Amino acid sequence: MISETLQKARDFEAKYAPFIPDSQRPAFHATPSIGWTNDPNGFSLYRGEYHLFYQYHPYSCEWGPMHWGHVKTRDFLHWERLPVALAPDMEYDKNGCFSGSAIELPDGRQMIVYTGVRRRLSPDGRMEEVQTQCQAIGDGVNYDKWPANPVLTDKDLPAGGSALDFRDPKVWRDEDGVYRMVVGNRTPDGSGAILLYESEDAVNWQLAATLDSSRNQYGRMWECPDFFPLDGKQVLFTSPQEMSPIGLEFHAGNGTVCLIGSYDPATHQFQRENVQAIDYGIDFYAPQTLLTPDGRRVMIAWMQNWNTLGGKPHDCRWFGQMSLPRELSVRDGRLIQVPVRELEAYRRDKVTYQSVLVNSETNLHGLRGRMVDMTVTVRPVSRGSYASFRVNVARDGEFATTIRYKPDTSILKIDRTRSGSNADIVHTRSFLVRPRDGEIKLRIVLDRFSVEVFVNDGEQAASATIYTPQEADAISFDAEGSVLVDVEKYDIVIPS
Ligand code: DQQ
Repeated sequence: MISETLQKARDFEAKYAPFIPDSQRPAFHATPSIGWTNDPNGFSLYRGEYHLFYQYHPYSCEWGPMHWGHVKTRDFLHWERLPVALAPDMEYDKNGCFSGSAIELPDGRQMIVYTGVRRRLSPDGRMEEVQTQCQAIGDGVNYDKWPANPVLTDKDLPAGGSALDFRDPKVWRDEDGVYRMVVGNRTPDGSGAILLYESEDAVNWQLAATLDSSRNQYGRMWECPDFFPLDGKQVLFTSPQEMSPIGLEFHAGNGTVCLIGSYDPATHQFQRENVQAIDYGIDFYAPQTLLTPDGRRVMIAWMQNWNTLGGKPHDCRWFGQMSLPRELSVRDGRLIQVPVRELEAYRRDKVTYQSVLVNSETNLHGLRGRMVDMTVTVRPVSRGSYASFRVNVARDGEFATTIRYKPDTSILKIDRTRSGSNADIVHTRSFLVRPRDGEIKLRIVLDRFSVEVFVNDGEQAASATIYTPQEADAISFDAEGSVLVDVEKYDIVIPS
């Protein structure tokens, strides 16, 4: 049934989204039709196409009562717009349809699982949000909320679990035919935990286990979980709020954490072996994954962060974009992420250079652009021949976004201080990388308003949004000392 609230949102986007020219959006990253987006939701395969829903407030570029926007794609790069899927129109979700996920049911329908939010006045006079898990069933365009919603409430929590911080269900179906979902929750110590629920019929859910919890070590509330096997290991993703930095591994604020370990499905015991950040850049949060028919685990995230909203461009008609979907694997106990291979089909105008000596500012013919896939490999001319190396992108006389590497510390720094924002927000991040035989390889993907850096074939990724004028499109190198540089650069051309 299409409620008045949903129809109003659909009418609004149908009327006003066409006023936003494609040239004012990224060419191949997903954006909201109009207004605001945050988390990706329901990233899943349905009837042979990949669907992506997103936290959505069409009416302004600010977070507001959460709807679910909707796009779909066959190649992770062309995003076809679909009408708004969910609106906050029921008693149990009247203050927001928060994040969640989707799967195809055996009978060919699509099931959405999401968090319904309603506000209430607490006994001591504070406004608080009650969060429950809800379902909706649809055909890929229209969705009916389940009559028996909510399907999980405070009654389904473990002892001491918070009914106010209980959100972001990620659902899947295992080979044993059982539906399972993970949900973020808060424990009595105030920090986060990930709960596992099971269901035989995708309607009646039972708590199976608490898979892991922060114990105030990796941030507080654990939002937006995902849980999947990968390369013989089990991976648990979460996006913690209120993190404290741990060396250069995590940063303060809203972060992302990947816990890699082992899992015993019989006892639901998850054993952590390694903990790392998912993305080491500035703008990345709430990632979610799907499994492709050819067995790839593909991740997408909100390429933004709650702590950097002050950098929003003035007069924007849309705000918030998704990361490039990334193929995941585990190598040596660490998460590896590379752009989806579909991107390679859109590479044009190859430019290559071998062993170029860089010892001062260097501009090479053919290196420019704002929709680019470029790999730069850097090695010293001789041992200790350089103190730092820089790649500058999105550059003109005024602007530049810089990726700097210092071999003595193995620290890579992404710096968008001069990338069009004069807001007092985070503009740099530094992280440790692992050079191989003194060499470092940087794959840099640009799409008008973003930079995504993949280090050493995906050992680390760092993402940042940049709202520089598109005319700032030069690419240059610079070194303190002498380095040898190989370059392979393509323009990305996405036919409409
Ligand atoms: N955003 C959603 C929540 C989620 C948070 C609300 C994470 O469901 O926990 O818009 O960004």
